Amino acid sequence: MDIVQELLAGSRLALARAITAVENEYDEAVTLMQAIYPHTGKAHVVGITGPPGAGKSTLVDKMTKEYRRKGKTVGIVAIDPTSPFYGGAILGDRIRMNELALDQGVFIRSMGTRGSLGGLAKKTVEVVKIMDAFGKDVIFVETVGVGQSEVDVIKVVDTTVVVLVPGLGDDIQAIKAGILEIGDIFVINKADRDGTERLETELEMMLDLNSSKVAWRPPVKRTVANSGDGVEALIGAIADHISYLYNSGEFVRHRSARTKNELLLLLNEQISRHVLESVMAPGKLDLLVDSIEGHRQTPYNIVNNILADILR
Ligand SMILES: Nc1nc2c(ncn2[C@@H]2O[C@H](COP(=O)(O)OP(=O)(O)OP(=O)(O)O)[C@@H](O)[C@H]2O)c(=O)[nH]1
Ligand SMILES: [Mg+2]
Repeated sequence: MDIVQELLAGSRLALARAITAVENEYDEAVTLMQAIYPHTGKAHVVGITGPPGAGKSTLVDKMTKEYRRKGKTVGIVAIDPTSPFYGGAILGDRIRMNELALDQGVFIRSMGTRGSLGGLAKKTVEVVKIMDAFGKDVIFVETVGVGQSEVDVIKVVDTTVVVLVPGLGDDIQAIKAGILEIGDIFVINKADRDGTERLETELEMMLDLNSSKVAWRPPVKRTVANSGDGVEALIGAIADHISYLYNSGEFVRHRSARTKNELLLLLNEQISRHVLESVMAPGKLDLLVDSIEGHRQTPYNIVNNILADILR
């Protein structure tokens, strides 16, 4: 049996191998993705984003246990924040999620951002699809909401949960940067701390201003992730969001926007790979830079020439 058949038959080993193939861009990855594609589209994909240390992993852990109690299977894709400041986070995640890892109904995979030149979003799409084809009912994608790559990643999910915490000083300032637009559900985690009330009031106000034109007004939920308080209500809100997507017809629109995004990601990735391979031949880039510095060429005609070469 080949890996695709094994994966579709429920082999966790095949699932792990398929993900590794995609992550490392093995030759068989494209064939594999092609074969599993018709089996995708059934999972509910939930993105969890928010500042470092907001309690995202703890929430995912608690929500996963709740889904398991309801008999649902869960996949977790944790995008490692590999900035030097948070490099240690992955170990914590691993240890905390160890207990889950023993559950056959849960599959956890961490993905590094290090060294993947913008290819992370594409790989995340693919890993999610593999878990989807495998038959996971719910798939969590955890990212630290700071950079563009996280915003790209969030485009691949059905429901985006933005996790905030009280007491980060000028709360709302931190929220402004586009995060209101991407959140379908807002969570104030660490609601056992001071400042919860204030953050909630400010958030509700901003959401009222922001969502007057849209049919779905993102709810704000309080949680204390380590005790599990509010987790059931959060899961309720996620279920409400998916019902809204279905009932409003938004689901179809949303999924086609996703498909479009995936297509563009794939295309972009292939194009830049071809282009970069041609430029990155040893010493080539330096020569090009020299010729620009020496006024023999401009960046514009270099780029034109490279593209003309590739398209030929
Ligand atoms: N007081 C309090 N602590 C919490 C709560 N939720 C999580 N924590 C703690 O906050 C710390 C960070 O939690 P994580 O779940 O690792 O946070 P994260 O957002 O996944 O962190 P990164 O992935 O590193 O960005 C841990 O020590 C948790 O135990 C909460 O509701 N209240
Ligand atoms: Mg985490």
